[in-house]
Amino acid sequence: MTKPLDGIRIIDFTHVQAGPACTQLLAWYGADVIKVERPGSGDVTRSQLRDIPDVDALYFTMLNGNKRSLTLDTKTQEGKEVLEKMIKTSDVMVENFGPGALDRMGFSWARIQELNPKMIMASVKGFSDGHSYEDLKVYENVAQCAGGAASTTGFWDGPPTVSAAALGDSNTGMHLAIGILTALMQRQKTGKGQKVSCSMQDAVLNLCRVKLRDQQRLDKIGYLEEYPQYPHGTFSDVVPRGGNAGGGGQPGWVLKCKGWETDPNAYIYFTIQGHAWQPITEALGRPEWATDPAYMTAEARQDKIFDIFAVIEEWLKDKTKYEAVDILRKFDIPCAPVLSMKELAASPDLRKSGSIVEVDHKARGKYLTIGSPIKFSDLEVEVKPSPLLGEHTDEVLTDLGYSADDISKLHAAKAV
Ligand code: CAO
Repeated sequence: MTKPLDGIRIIDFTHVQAGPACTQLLAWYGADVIKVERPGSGDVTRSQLRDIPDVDALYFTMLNGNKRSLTLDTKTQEGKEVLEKMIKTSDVMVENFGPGALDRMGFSWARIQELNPKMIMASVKGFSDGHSYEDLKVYENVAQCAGGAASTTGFWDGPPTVSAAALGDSNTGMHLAIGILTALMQRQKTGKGQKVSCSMQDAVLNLCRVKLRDQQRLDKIGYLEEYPQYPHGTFSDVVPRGGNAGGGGQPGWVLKCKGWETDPNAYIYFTIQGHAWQPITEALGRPEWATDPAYMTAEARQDKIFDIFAVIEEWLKDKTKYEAVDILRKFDIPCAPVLSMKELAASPDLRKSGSIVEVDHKARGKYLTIGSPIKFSDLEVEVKPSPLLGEHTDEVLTDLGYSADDISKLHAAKAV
C-alpha cells in the first residue's frame, strides 16, 4: 500500500526528543527518514536511562521507529561531501542542534539553498531567531518555564511546576511537522523550498493561550471567576496557579475515590457543566439542589464550589474510580478516572486503537511504544522498531551512488 509521504526523503539531523518526535511522525506516514548520527555514539538517548546494558535505551527506541540510521562524521571533509550529496537528493532536512551548530559545520541556510533550492530546512530551537535568548540551549523544562506553562501550573501555595507532558519537546516537534507539511504543499505550487522554524518557547506558549486570555481578563477586571482563589482568596496582577481547576469556564476538580489512602491514582476528574447541573444533582441523590436558588446557577454555586466537591467526594467514598465513572457516564457528566501509566500500558482500548503498540527490536526484543495518535480512514500506520546505530549506513551510501570501494574508503577514513 502506498503511503501519503512515500517518495519524500528526509535528512534527520535530530537528537534527544523534540526533533526525533517530529521525524518519527513523518516516517510513520511514509517518508524515508534517514537519521544521521555521529559514528560510535549516535544520538545521546541511545545510552541515556538504559534498562538493559549495551542495548539502545527506550528513550531512543520510542522516538526513532520507522527510520534508517546512517553514521556520518560531518566534521570530516569526506563526511561533509556525503552530506552535500544527501542535501542535493533530499526533500527535507530537520535539525535541533544548539544555536549555530549547523553554521559552524558549514551548512548555513544560504549554503543549503545553493545546494538544493527545493530543500525544506526545518529547525527546532529554544527561542525564535532574533529573540534576546536566541543563543541559549534549551531542554524540556527550560521551555516550560519560558513559555508560561510553569508559572501557571501547580498549586497557589507551591512553586512554579512543570508538567510531565512534553510540552517543550514532543509538542514542538508536532508543530514543526505541521510546518514541514505546509512547506511541502507550498513547494508543490512554487517549486521552491524554504526554512521552517519552531521555537520551544512559542510551542509551549501556543498551548498556554488560555492563560494569556486570563492575563488580559485579570488586567481588566482584577479577578478570574473560575479560579479557586475566587471569591474567597485574593488575586495579584499575574495569572495565579489554579491547582486542578478547569480552565474553560466549567468548574472541575480531581476528587478522591475509594482506596485513595493507598492508591495514588484512586481519583476521578469531575466537571460541573452548567447545563448538566440537574443530572448531577440526580446522580448525587441531591435533587433539591436543582431547584434551590442557592445552587441553581453557576454564579450561585461559585462561592461554595469546594463544599459541593466535598459532597461529591462523600458520594465517591464507597466507589472505585471505575465504578464512579460508570455511574456518572449515564448522566452525561464529563469525567474520567485518573489513569496510571501501568493502567494505560495494559489498556485493551489503546491496544485496539493502535495508540499503544508492541514492536520487536533486534537487540531488545519486544517493547511498548506509542502508535499514531492521528487516525485515518484510508491509511494504516505500521509502527516499526528503531534502527541500530549505523544499521543502514552502507545501504544509504549505495543509494547515493557510492561504490563498494568508495564505501570502504569512507569507513577507513572514519567518516561513517
Ligand atoms: N558529526 C559530527 N559532529 C556532529 C554530528 C555528526 N554527525 N552531529 C552533531 N555534531 C556536533 C555539532 O556539530 C555540534 O558541534 P559544535 O557545538 O562543536 O558546533 C555538536 O555536535 C552538537 O551540539 P549541540 O549544541 O546540539 O549539543 P548539546 O548536547 O550541547 O546540546 C541541546 C543539546 C538539546 C541542549 C541543544 O542541541 C539544543 O539546545 N537544541 C535546540 C533545542 C532543542 O531541540 N532542545 C530539545 C532537545 S529535546 O529535550
